[in-house]
Amino acid sequence: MSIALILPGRNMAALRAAIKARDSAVTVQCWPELETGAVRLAVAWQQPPDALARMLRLEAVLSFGAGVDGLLQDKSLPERVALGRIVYPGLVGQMGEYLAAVVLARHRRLRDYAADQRARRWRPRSAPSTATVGILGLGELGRFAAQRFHQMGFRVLGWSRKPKILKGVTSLTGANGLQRIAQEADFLLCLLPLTPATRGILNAGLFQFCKRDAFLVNAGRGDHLVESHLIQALDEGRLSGACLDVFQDEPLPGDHPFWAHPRIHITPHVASVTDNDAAAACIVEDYRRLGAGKPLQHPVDRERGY
Ligand code: NDP
Ligand code: OXD
Repeated sequence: MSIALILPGRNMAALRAAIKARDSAVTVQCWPELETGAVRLAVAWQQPPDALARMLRLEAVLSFGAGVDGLLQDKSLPERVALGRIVYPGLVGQMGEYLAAVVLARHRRLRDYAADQRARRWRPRSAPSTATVGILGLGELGRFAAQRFHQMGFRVLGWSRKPKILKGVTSLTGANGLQRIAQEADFLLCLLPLTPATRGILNAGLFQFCKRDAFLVNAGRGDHLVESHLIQALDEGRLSGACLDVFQDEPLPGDHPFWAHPRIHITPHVASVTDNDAAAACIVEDYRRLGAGKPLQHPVDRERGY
C-alpha cells in the first residue's frame, strides 16, 4: 500500500523525501507515475480531473492545505473515500502573522509615512485610536488570529456558524451577526471556507453596512468576493481599501483591474503556505491512523462543505 502525491506544479520529490525521512518504510508515489491500485492515501492540491477516480483501494484524500474547496469540487471522488486536510500550528501562526502585519501597517499608517518619506515630508499624524477587528470564520485560523488581535488591544468580533466562547472575542452568528460585524469593524477579515453558503459573501449587500473607512482583508478564497462590487465600493468611498491574498483566477491575470487600483494591495496567495516538513508529519500520522482504523486528524464534513 502507498501514499500518492498529486500536486501538479509543486515539488513533489521534496515532499516525498520529507515523508521518507519520517518513515522510510512507507511507499510514496508521485503523480503522474502512479500505480493506482496500490494507493491507500492520496494527498492532492489542484489535482487534474479524474486523477483520484481510478484508485480502487483509496481510503482517504488529504488536501495539501487548510482549504478543501478544491477537493469537494472534484465530482470524481467516490463517496466512500474519507476527506481530510493539513493544518498544523505553523500554518495557523503564519496566517496570524500575515493578518497582524496587514492590520498593523494600516492602523499605524506605514504606507502614508512611506509616501511622506518619498516626498521628504515630516508629517506626524494623530495617535491611533482603538480599532475593531471583525473576523469572518472562527475556525483553526480565525480563532488564533482573533485571540492575537485581542492580545494586541483591538476590540474583536468574530462570526461563525455556531456560537463560540473565546476570551476577548464577541461571538456573532447568523444574518444579524454578519450585519453587525460589517457595521462595527474597522478591519473586516475573511477567513471563511468556500462553500455554497459563503460564495460571494463579500458583496455590495454587505459593504453597504460597512463603516466608510473600513478596510477589507480577504485571505479566504477569491470566490468569497464579488470583484466588481469591491471596485465599486472603493471608488464610491464605501470602503477605504482592501488587501487581497486570494483571487478568482490565480495567478491574477496581468490585465486585471486590481493590479492598478490605488486602494487595493495584493499578495500572491502567500498568507499561509504549507511547509513540506510539517505537512509530511501530518501525512505520516494520518497514514498510520488509516492503517490502525482510526479517524483522520482533521476530517472534512462533506455535507457542511468544510
Ligand atoms: P475551519 O474549517 O477550521 O473554520 C471555518 C470557520 O468558518 C468556522 O468557524 C465555521 O463556523 C465558519 N463558517 C463556515 N461556514 C460558515 C457560514 N456559512 N456562516 C458562518 N460561519 C461559517 O477553517 P480554517 O480556519 O482552517 O481555514 C479557513 C479558510 O482559510 C480555508 O478554508 C481556506 O479557504 C483559507 N486559507 C487561506 C490560506 C491563504 O494562504 N490565503 C491558507 C490557509 C487557508 P463553525 O466554527 O461554527 O463551524
Ligand atoms: C490553504 C491555502 O488552503 O494555502 O492552505 O490556501
